[in-house]
Amino acid sequence: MPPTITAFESSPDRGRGQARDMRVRWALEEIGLPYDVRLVSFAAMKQPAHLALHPFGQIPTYQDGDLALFESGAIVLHLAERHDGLLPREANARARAIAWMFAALNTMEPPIVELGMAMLFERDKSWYADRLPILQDRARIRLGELTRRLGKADWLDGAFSAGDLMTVTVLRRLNTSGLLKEYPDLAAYVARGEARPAFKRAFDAQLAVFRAADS
Ligand code: GTB
Repeated sequence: MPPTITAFESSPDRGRGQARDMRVRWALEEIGLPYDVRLVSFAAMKQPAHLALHPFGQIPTYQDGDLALFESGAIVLHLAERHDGLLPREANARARAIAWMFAALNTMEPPIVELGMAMLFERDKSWYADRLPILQDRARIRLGELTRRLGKADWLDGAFSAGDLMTVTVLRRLNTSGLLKEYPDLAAYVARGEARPAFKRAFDAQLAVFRAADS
């Protein structure tokens, strides 16, 4: 039996690969592991059956035999550790790639998500115009640091790894903010990630969910 992941039955981004099942799909495609997808509604995510899999009532989840996992980072790390293609074999390079995964989730993602959430949910607030530049500048600090480290390299530390996969998915959340345009090397880095055949397969699969629901 292939592993089963969960994804939104109806994603608010209309299938543009912003929901976090995209990371897991992309990782599965990179390692060439077939998988099933169980679509869940917002209501079903808060029901006991789903809460038994995911304590916070969210997607994605991952089930493979006796193993049930939640948290996109933990799922991608699990896949990367057990299959070739997402982590270097050499121990130190492997540890550094895992550090980039954590950096993506723990250092890059918080200011980027905070900015995205404000742009989505706080536009009508009286303080939005004052808060927006503050959030943009917080994101810019991390983007500046990241682009300095990346330089003109293709990937963050040698060959493409799960660290790049995670970082690209996090940077893609800036799509609607326009901020990435200020960092052409990061924009090119994201484009390189999106050009990978495995990314395209994953993206098309989750877009197909939206198209099927819309038809
Ligand atoms: N830390 C967890 C992880 O990495 O797995 C976070 C999981 C998470 O935030 N899941 C979201 C969820 O299930 C979907 S990805 N939300 C429902 C809920 O909490 O009730 C976040 C997301 C959703 C939609 C868009 N979008 O449409 O643009 C982007 C990101």
